[in-house]
Amino acid sequence: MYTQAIDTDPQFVATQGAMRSVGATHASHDRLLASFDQRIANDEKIEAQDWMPAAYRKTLLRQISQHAHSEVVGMLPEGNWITRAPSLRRKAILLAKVQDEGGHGLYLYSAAETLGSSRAEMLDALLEGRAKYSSIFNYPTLTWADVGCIGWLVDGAAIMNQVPLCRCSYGPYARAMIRICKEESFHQRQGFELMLALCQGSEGQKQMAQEAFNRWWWPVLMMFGPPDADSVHSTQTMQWGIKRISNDDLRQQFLDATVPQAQLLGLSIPDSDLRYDDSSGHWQCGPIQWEEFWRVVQGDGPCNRERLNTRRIAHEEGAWVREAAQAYALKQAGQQAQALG
Ligand code: BYC
Repeated sequence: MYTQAIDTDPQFVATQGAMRSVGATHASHDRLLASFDQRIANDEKIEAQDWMPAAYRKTLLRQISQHAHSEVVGMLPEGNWITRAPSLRRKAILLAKVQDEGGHGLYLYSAAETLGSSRAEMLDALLEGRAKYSSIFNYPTLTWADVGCIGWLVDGAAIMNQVPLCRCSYGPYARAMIRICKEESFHQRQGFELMLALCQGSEGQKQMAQEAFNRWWWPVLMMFGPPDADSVHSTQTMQWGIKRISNDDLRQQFLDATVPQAQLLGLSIPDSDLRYDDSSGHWQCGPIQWEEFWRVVQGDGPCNRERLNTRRIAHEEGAWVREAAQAYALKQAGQQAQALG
């Protein structure tokens, strides 16, 4: 058995309403839990209508809603450059990419809604600072090269993390991830191609690429989350088949894939301790400044306040769109009811 917790979620309590004795309820709960654990062990998908332990529902809701918030807040750093893209081609690519991120947020909010929370509740949690989003989006985009670094490095890191999530035990999340990963690979490639153009350009362009790379390198390594020893959720989420690969293992995969790409671009990696370990066949980086990571996660990064303020303003200014959509839906439903007699 993976879980011993007593389930107190409303869905479970409701299904148990007909049971007469507490003993019968416990026996039934144990059976449900045993069947859930067996399905996880068999690598079956859990669907929205299936029984699940309250803690499984809660952790999924936490992770998926945070992931959705990351996609939507993640539109802001690159969005800053849409009006300043250096050519029509670059502008079209950037517009499409930022729009994709908005779409990812929508798939993920929909997946999270299947767990019983409304989109309005999730957005309130974000705007009131109760929900997290990825630390990486609290860094600024000072030059055009930052747009390249986000695509190449941030989307590259996101793919490493998200491909295993396509095998997540919760069906709606896994299916959303399959669609998202297809788009992320275009995002990563356009970022690398942008960096390649800069690195093959003038001295000024090469310098701009190097400076942006220096700023993004360490925050991207932090994006995979704390070291495994400090990861509070990993053990349980891995047992439940939500997370398939640990934070440190994903960080290592990213390092091994990205160092040769940086070398190909002719960029120097801002880590004097970086070395290739012949015995393990892996790149090893120097110590990561985890105090910086926790400071950013706790709301004190370079752009935390700016990002949340921008989202709050967008939410307030977008109220009329939500109201109009609701009024239209009501009108359509009324017309349909009338047509049916
Ligand atoms: N930033 O126990 P741990 C994108 C928190 S967007 C902030 O290891 P877990 C893109 C963690 O939440 C893609 N907080 O947690 C969009 C926990 O705190 P709580 C974003 C972080 O969940 C636009 C605490 O630290 N990807 O690609 O097992 C443009 C302890 O951590 C971070 C996802 O969201 C962080 N980086 O593992 C371009 C992927 N890391 O919740 C690109 C889905 C950790 O207890 N999420 N924390 O208060 C995941 O895979 C996992 O949630 C994580 C963390 C690997 C991020």
